[in-house]
Formats: sequence, C-alpha cells, structure tokens
Amino acid sequence: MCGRDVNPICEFEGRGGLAAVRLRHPSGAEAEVYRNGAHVTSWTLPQGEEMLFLSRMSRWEEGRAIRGGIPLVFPQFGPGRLPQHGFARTSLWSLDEAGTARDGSVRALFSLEDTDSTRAIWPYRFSARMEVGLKEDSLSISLQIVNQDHEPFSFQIALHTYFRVDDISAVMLEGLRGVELVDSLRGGVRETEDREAITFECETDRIYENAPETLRLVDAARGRAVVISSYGMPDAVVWNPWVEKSRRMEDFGDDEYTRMLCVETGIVLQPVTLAPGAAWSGGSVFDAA
Ligand code: TA6
Repeated sequence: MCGRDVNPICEFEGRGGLAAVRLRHPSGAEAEVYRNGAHVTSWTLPQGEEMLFLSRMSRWEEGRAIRGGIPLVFPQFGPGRLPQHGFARTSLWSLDEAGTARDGSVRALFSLEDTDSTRAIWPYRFSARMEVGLKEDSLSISLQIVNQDHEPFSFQIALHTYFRVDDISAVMLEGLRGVELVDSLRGGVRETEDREAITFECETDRIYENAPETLRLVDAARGRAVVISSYGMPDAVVWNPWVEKSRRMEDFGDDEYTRMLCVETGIVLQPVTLAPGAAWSGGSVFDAA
C-alpha cells in the first residue's frame, strides 16, 4: 500500500489483489487507477473529498467490471454482439509511463492491444491508450484508438463516470436544454430536453446527442459542482438506476442510487469508423468547482 508516501506515483496491490497505481499531486489531490480496465476508482481533492462513487458491493475480480469510478466503454456501448459495454473495462491494461509532467500535473499512461480473446469476439487489431492526468482540482482522461488492422472498423466509446453526490434529490445537471435525446427507458423515443437544470426523481437513462462540450453537475447537498468538459465525444449519457433497478443489480447497494449520478461522455449514437492505420482521439476533463 502507498500509505503516507508522497511520491507522485505508487504502484500497489489493490482490492481483490488487483494491480493498481495511485497518483498523488503535490497539493494532496489523489487518484487511483486499476490496471483491470484502466479503471479510475477514486479521485480525491487536496482535502480528501472523494469525487467519484464506488459501490460498497462492487466485485474486485480480474476480468470483471468494477462498479463505480470511471469504467471505459469500448468498442460497444450497451448490449449487443459483444459483452455489455465491450471488453475494455474487463481487460488487463499495461501501465506504460507515469510521473510528473512539465505542467506540474501527475500523469499515468495505460495501453491495451488486441489479444487472442479480444480478436475471438472482435476480429480487429487495434491499440488503445488512456492517459489519466491529475491536477489540484481537476482530473483528465485522454483516449486514443488506433486501427492497426488491414480492415476498417467501427466502435463506440464512453467514459461511464459515476459521480458521487450527497443526495440525488438535490442534484441538478445543467447545460442540456435544447439537446435532442434518446430515452432508453421508453424504447428509444426521441425528444428535446426543455430543462436547463435537469433534476432526478426516478430511473433515468437518456442519451443526449451532440451535447455541449461543457456540462455542470451541481450537488447542492454537498455545496459542490463539477464542470464536465469533453472533446471528440459528442454524446452524453445520463443514468441513475433508482429503486427497482438498484435492487436488481447484485453489485450495487439498494440505497446507493441516492449517492451517485452517471454522466457519461462518449460516442454512442453515431459510431466512429476508422480506416486502417487511422487514429481517433478524445477525452474529458472534470473540474471541481
Ligand atoms: O449508463 C447507461 C447504461 O447502459 C444503463 O442502461 C445501465 O445498464 C448502465 O449503463 C450500467 O451498465 P453495466 O453493464 O455497467 O451494469
């Protein structure tokens, strides 16, 4: 374990014996990333305030998605030919580089290449890279996908971020007024969001198409806001399982819906098609306000 170690980078054996790395900024801000899925499981501000939700019921097993934090959805969003949300979040990523950058941020670079098991279900050669960047009051996630195959391939990708909130009934999500959405709970019906501040009173599962690059999550009960910026990823998914779905999720506490909101930045409705040798990049920055 990293304990009071003040080094910017510390690799350790995390829960379930899984390999993890802690990033520590001189301000005291910290982040933890598990190589299983290149999964960010914690982001704390300099005074120790946790910004991400992590279920107390999460499993910690190689090859199984961690419930909470920032799961990476790739190459498929949702159900389909591949396992739900694709294989990136259940694959073991390499930690390639880590340290302090010239701008003072603490960074860790992870990569994933195709393997026999990925090619068995998704017959393409690819390389994926994720760079996690930590500053005093912000966390950034940069992504790159390269088509290493001789054939073009299409993919969806998303940062399925679970933000921690003190009380979902006092949460507002701002910036989506006028954006067209697909409601996954009503058979994909399309409508236009007419609220500037979205509030939450029931199960919510909506894909906003071509959302603004910046959204603002306000956790009024905590007096905290997070500015969610993204680039290269035009869609935003907003999800809270509420009561009944929470009860059906065995790695999620029945009452935990009150303390989380997923605001997922990604490419969902119009998959990206990459020609052989081509690269895509995108990412998000979360600023505590
Ligand atoms: O966030 C959108 C969504 O697709 C929801 O429909 C819900 O299934 C959620 O992802 C969680 O999916 P998971 O596979 O992580 O249980």
